[in-house]
Amino acid sequence: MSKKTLSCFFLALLMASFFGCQGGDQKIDEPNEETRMDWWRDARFGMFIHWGLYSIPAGEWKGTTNHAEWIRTTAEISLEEYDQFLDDFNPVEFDAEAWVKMAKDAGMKYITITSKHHDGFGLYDSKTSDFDVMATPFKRDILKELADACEKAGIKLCFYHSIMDWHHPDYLPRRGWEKNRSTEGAEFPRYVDYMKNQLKELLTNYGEIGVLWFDGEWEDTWTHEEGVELYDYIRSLQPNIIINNRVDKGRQGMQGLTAEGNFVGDFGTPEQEIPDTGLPGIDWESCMTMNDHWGYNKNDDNWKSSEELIQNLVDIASKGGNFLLNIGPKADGTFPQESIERLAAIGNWMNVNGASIYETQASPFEHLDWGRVTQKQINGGTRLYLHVFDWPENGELRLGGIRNEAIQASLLSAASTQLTIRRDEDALVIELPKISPNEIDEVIYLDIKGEPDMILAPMNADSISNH
Ligand code: FHN
Repeated sequence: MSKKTLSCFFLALLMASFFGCQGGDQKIDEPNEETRMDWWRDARFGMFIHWGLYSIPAGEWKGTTNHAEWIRTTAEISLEEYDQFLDDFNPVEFDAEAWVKMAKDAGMKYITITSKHHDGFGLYDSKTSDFDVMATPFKRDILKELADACEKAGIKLCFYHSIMDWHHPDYLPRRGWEKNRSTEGAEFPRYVDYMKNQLKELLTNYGEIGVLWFDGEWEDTWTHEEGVELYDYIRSLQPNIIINNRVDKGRQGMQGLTAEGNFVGDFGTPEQEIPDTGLPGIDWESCMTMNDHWGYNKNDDNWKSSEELIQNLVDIASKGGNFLLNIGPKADGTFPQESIERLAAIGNWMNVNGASIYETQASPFEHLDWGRVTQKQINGGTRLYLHVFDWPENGELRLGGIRNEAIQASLLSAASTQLTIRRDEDALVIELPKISPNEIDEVIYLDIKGEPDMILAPMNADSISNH
């Protein structure tokens, strides 16, 4: 390769890393992308935290009970009235180390907390705003305490930050029902400067931040150009940071992936849903509530079971995605008991089966009716983690459509017991104990020679799903 082409090649690399990568969700073949995203891809599982002034009314307002982090708008509470919550925000039970420990014990590798949600309230000591935790009786920098606890526990701290702001006078538009809040003198560009100053504080005073998780980008005042500019600004403050696709305007509704086009953002953000199939080459993270609300709602007892949450984590990993599972803490600073119990149950499963989630890739199989598969390269071959949700009555686990030679198989929960494997035409069949040791998901690992060599079933409508 001539000296000239070599220098052009390095110039291109430099440009790509400096200006961030453009166009849809990131393609994995971006060299810079590789290294920067590695920890996040290996982590697979994080905690989302929605906490703020809205946790005080706990979803209730004048007899209506279906509110949460949107209560300022859904209950049409005036700015003045909502600001009174400042005087009531005093979460004396808040213990950053206890929160981080619950996340870590559940097997989560990162925490993404609302530094500022749509209501505009800052959960940290901001020098550019007086609508923050220092204006409350609590007067402790919550994000600072969390940053220290995360650092100590080896957990990555990440910040959610809302572009939409129902408090700042320069943010436009006003809420439709806010008839008495004039827009006279409001200048949206001044709001963008304010937001950047806050982001500079967040990316300067709290150590290395793993992910900037933007949200509230859907109003017309926020543009693609501003999204690109903000992406570059954030990367200039912390070059290794990962930024979700909601910094820009490419997100297609709740399925959360980025439309084709010149959009920035490092990963797609499906919300409350899991893609039907894997998305080869696309980084994505599915965020989900444990019940029906992100913020704490004391009347919401529609909790998902631990079984459903564990199987969602496995389903998402088997499709090559990350799972960001939400907690809505109470105003006193504690987690709802139901959340604590589910975190513990997930942690018990991850203590035994974490290897089948962390640092794995998506399943090579199109569809399996008994469960899901994740895979990991091991020396000279591949380890397939067979996640059995439905234990075969005949005690035989059939893995159809694979040519590879099997090396060995065992229960991940009892690795000393070798399981018998035999080939039956295009399938490997593993003889299992009669009863499943774990009805939620018992994991068998099967080592095969080489990379998966699949016999793809002839394409027809319902086979286009990747399980
Ligand atoms: O409006 C927000 C909502 O309050 C919550 O933060 C979710 C979490 O992903 N995002 C928005 C709705 O898409």
